Amino acid sequence: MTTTILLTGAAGGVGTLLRELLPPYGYRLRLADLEPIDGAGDSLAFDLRDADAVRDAVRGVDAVVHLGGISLEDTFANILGSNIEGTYHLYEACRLEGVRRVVFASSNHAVGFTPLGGDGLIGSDIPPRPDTYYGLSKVFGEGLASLYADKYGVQTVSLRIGSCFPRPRSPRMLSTWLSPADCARLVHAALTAPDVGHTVVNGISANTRAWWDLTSARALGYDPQDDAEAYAEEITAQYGDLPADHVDARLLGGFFTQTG
Ligand code: NAI
Ligand code: 15L
Repeated sequence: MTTTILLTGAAGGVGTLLRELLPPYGYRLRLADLEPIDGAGDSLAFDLRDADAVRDAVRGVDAVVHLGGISLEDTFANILGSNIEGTYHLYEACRLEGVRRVVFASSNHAVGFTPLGGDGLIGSDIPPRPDTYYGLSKVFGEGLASLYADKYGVQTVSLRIGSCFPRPRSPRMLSTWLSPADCARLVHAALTAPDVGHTVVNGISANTRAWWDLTSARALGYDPQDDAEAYAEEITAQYGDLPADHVDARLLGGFFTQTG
């Protein structure tokens, strides 16, 4: 049986990558974003702030991959509408329509003020330390996911994504990169692992310079195949080495800790 997935934020950077990479796993996608996506069969245009439209969009799907929302720092009012209320609408819609699995795109910025440079890798069980209103909205999303798993049986894997782009763009991303193919592997694992309740996992590739531990992601079946080290020479030639006192080397969220 084909599994139908609602992909919110389908027109964005990660959504555009996953539109190509998820169907080979056997998923049928229903795409959603603010504007219709040209040439896509099952494509819906609505604002996550519209609760009725969100409910119509989840009706009949087996699971949701929730990427939609503001992906950088913004005003609190904008974050409140698109990320906090929007994610609430999504979970309410899942509860009301009987959708039992969500993959939530959380972020490293939910824990962005976590210091780097301690002993060992950083797990996915650390306390929230948001670095922005944006990161705070991801803390809210993780909390909402926990509530809806415990109270209503809507199970979620929250992916604390590092940096998901076609290739690393900075020295920091040699540590935080999640390759597109590994992103698809991680989403597939998060959609198919049994009995996840609410599970938080770190989302990066098998990076030589990783700060994050992947134990909880691997427990879902995630087996990353890429390593940002393949780009180290060209990134270092372009930007030099990261000085130890640079914010990107001191705090997990890097420059996001200095916005606002
Ligand atoms: P993006 O900004 O490229 O895409 C987000 C999409 O959400 C856009 O197409 C936008 O139109 C849509 N959107 C925004 N507000 C909306 C609303 N009110 N209603 C409906 N749609 C709305 O972001 P990207 O990079 O693709 O990220 C996808 C998700 O993953 C985001 O939730 C982001 O916070 C998260 N994430 C991404 C990371 C990355 O490295 N790309 C890292 C960590 C988290
Ligand atoms: C994020 O959460 C952002 O959505 C993305 O654009 C990147 O800035 C990423 O984090 C990162 O930290 O590299």
